[in-house]
Amino acid sequence: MEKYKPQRIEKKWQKFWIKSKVFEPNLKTAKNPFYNLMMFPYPSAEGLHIGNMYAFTGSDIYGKFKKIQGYDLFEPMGLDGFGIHSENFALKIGKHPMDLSKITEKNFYKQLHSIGNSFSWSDKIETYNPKYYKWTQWLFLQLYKNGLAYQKEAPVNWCPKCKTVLSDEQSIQGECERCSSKIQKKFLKQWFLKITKYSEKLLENLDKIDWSEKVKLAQKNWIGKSEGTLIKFPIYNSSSDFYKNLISPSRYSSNIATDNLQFTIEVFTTRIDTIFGVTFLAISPNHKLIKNGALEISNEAKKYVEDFNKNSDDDSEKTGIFSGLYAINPANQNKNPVWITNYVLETYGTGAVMGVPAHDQRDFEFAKKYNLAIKEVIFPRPPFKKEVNKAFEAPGIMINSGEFNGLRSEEALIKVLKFLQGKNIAEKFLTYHLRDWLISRQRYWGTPIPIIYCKNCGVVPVPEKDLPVKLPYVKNFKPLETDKSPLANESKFYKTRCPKCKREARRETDVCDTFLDSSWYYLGYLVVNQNLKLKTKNENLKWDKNVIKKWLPVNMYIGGAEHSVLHLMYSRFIAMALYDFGLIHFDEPFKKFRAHGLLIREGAKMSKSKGNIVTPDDYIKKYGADTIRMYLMFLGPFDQGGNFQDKSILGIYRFLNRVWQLVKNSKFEIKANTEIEKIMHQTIQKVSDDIENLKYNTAISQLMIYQNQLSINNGQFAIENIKVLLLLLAPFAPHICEQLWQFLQNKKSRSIFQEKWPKYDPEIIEEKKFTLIIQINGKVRDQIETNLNLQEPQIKKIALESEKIKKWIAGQQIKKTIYIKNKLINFVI
Ligand code: ANZ
Ligand code: ZN
Repeated sequence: MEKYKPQRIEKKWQKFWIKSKVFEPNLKTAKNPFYNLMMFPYPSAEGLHIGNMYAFTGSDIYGKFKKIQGYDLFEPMGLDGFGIHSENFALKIGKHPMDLSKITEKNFYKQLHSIGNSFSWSDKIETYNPKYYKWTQWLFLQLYKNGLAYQKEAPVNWCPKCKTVLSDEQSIQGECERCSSKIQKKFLKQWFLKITKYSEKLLENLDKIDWSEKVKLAQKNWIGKSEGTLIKFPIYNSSSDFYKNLISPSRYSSNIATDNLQFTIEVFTTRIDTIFGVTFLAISPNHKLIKNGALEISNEAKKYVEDFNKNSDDDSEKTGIFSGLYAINPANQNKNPVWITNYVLETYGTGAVMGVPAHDQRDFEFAKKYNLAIKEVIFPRPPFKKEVNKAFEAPGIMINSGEFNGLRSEEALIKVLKFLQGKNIAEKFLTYHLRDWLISRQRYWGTPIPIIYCKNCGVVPVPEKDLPVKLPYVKNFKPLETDKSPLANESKFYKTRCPKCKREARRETDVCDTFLDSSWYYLGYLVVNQNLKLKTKNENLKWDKNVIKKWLPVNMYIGGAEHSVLHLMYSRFIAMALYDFGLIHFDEPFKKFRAHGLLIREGAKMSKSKGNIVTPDDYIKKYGADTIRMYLMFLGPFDQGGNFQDKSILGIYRFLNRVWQLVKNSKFEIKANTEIEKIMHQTIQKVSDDIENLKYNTAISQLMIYQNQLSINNGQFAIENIKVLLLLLAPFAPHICEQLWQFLQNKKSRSIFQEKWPKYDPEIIEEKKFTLIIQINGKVRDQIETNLNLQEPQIKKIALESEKIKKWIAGQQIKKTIYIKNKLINFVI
């Protein structure tokens, strides 16, 4: 008998699928579209990582399941090859990123072919391909035109190792997301995208999308909506007129309208109930009143501000300096020193904080360090307790707070607000932690920002007809020590003419964050290659609205949870913007998103430094892609990840061998066997439900049970029984199932993926039950739930096992048994 040799069949079927276009829907005419998206990989030259294969297989099984269910499956693939990650790798091995991309591309696509996924190969895209990034630039221009892309001088995150700025999302607790270097602060003019315009919508819409809960939660926390109060604190210093007119600070009456004062500093607080506990005011060194010179601060304080902006030292230690100014607490007219400190963020709330050291830990630490007063205004209420050397942050009972004493602090929150609102010095305020998205990168390997600077006309966007602004092949692509991109040294690139006045002008030389490339790639699959087929081609970047309508939003998206607040948030923002521009019909790009788990290796995370990264190639060569696919999915629930261990692969390989033999050996009896029918229907139900819920490991277990039952029956079953096994197994092990399917047809037939997913009959699965009444000498002594249609001996056994019945009979002889089927049994003793 012919043996199972995956190496002999896998390539053959991969070619067959491509040639017969089984997995390439006609994007224009498909009737029953299903867009199954998986996160496209960064191609490093080491090739496809087993972790990629893990994610892609899990996504592909779902896609193939939909395909056999009759959908027109669209499962595209491409490469996210622009960006620091790819460039760093090129730098490391001393190759030019543009040359390297050609090599990695070839290798990656070869590997991607070998895993047996249903990719629609004619629609593949690469983000570094000019035909792709022409659209990224177009997208930037749409954002610019609509006021969502703007330039701003701002303190930014600078990675000294990557030699570029990073977005807030790429700064993980003060460290670079990629290289973990300590992030420095720089003051630079950069391009930002106004994602904050959508803060509320990004939050609200989370309720209407079907996404993994942990990703939704991460987004919610990142957006960080905070409801609180704005309050104005009047400020004075020794030289201001206001101060001179004051005899003593206590003469300052709260009836003086604060508008009449020279200055007020507005603070944002979520704990207005603690206002009587304020002992200082803390403001950011870049507070607008300092920047514009309005506040007359001491020379020492000026020096502190200067140093703060010059130094890129870390902010982990709180530092600060007294400004020379005082603020008056509008609630009790107390005079409080104003401090300038690095722990107040310029960009959150108002950039100023009322310091309540007794009830805010950060303020507490600061007060301890600089010997500032600490005044308790909330008394702990059980179960909360005050801990030594800590601020008491929980709610409690109001003390030292004038007329509010004795109230619960939760209640005081509302009352104090009302009181201050009445005096016109406070108002309710909503703020968000989400910051605008900084997209400028001072690197070479990225999409050039399509902007021109002209001495006459200022900032001029590149006209759409001139796209793409091509990234030139330059010798010196290494990041510079300055805060400029290497393109700033390439006069051939940056020297240009102003599109408006035609005079000499200069191109923007920074490139876009690679997350801009990937923020729209799900659209790219439908647009980039389609556009090349349009008559209007490169003219004005047209897309086929019907294709977009047909396929989007994406039906199912699967990827890593590490992109929760990066890619997944940016893509949502871009979709919302395009929707508002009237360019697309949806404002959420991914109807359903599921995060997969992490694949580890023998208990440890796979990483280059540990040298334990696995590439699938050798395993595929040895066992075939089908075995590796199933092995990976059998490791555990897909959303939990798994532990890759070489030794257990063989078990799956043997299973596929048994399936092979089963098909090749069986002489099929025409008549169905009821025992097998039942397991078959149970298997259809279980596998269908499990795939729908991405519980691939338990689906595989069930398939094993079913195969085992068939093997035990040694060929004594109907051909339908084995066909069902192949159909259910096909999403997991596509090649072997295609091979065996074709073998069973006896003639060349269409692909197994063009067949129908089997249906189960609930009647057959359901074990029908009834309540058996057990009598002794005609009196009911027990009732038991049991299966219908059992024979008398089985029922008798069940009845006699009842503890109650045992007691009644207790060693006596049963003289007679009366049995009424599916109803009762009566023992005469
Ligand atoms: C006084 C206070 C007393 C505060 C107290 C807390 C507890 P969330 O919830 O994250 O919005 N804050 C306001 N602006 C800030 C800035 N620019 N930089 C650093 N901290 C700032 O946090 C709101 C709280 O963070 C505000 O409420 C303020 O401190 C601080 F017992 O005001 B709170
Ligand atoms: Zn000009």
